[in-house]
Amino acid sequence: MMFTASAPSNIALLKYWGKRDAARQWPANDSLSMTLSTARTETSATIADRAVDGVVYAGNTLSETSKEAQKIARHLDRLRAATGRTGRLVVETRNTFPAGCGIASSASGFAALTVAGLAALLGTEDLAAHGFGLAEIAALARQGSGSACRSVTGGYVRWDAGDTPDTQTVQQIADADSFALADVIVVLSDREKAVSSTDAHTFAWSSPLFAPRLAGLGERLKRIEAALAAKDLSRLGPEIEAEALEMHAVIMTATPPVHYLTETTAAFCAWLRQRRAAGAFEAYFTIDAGPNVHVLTAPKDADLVALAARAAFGERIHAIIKDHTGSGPTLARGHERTVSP
Ligand code: 2P0
Repeated sequence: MMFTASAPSNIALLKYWGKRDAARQWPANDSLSMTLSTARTETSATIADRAVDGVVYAGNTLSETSKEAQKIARHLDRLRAATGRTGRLVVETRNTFPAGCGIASSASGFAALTVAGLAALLGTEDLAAHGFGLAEIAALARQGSGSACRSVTGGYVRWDAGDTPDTQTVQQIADADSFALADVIVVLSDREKAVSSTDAHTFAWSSPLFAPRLAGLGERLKRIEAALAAKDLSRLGPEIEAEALEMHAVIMTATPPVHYLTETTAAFCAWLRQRRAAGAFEAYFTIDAGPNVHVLTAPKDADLVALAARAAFGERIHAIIKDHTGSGPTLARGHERTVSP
């Protein structure tokens, strides 16, 4: 029996950067994200009579010795341990956004793999009946990739670090309809990053800016939550820009230093601020561990922002993905599409 999950990616407004315990995926700080809708991963999983798990990515069968297939197999081992089931799986996965366009897919990927894998191992889509509610699914997804735990509930999501690795929690603080925002994802590079975020996370502690960052994050989280509760983009925007730049300041001042931002990233952020100051539109940037820019704006302004960006940056823009606030994963028997990406 095949089960198919479709899970959204998410964009962090307050970033997860640095881990207190990498083996247990315990983050250095609480983080908060907006669930996306268009950028998602669709994953089918089926029990198969095989000695090893099989992985098909974007229509191509991966070698079982490849790094990607091994990472997926390790996650399926976690799901087998959690369910007590032993079956091997064939997993077929694809992203709804163009592959290799520089948009991180680990959040949507591990959320979808967790949901589809649990369903296939348990033989049912009623995961909650077997003790896998949202909290348990998020805890498992986090083991695959930290940010994946924020792709499970939909809407605006806070991942609390807790006092111990076992007291981490994930909760939806507002649903997708409560404050709809557009995320105009401006893809400036399709190159794979030279240093993975998993590696760069470990360098964070060596930055002289990391301790002051951690000291100030509690207050920033309160300000971001207050802006979301007030549905106030003018208060939210400056917070998320400072937050993204602060994370990159930590990344660039760590030992070894890592530069994810490019000259075009910097030029784009300066351009966006200049157009905003000129009254062209109200839009604010945030940036993940890469060179691409997420522009948050009111849904009514998304086309205007995308057109203006294209006009100003032309060929320097590889692709633009228009996304918006979305809800959590879907799960169905078989392989029919349950969402329209
Ligand atoms: C985030 N990022 O909060 C931050 C902001 C990137 C920048 O979480 O090692 O791929 O798999 O737990 O989740 C990227 O790190 O790292 C990330 P792992 P992950 O979204």
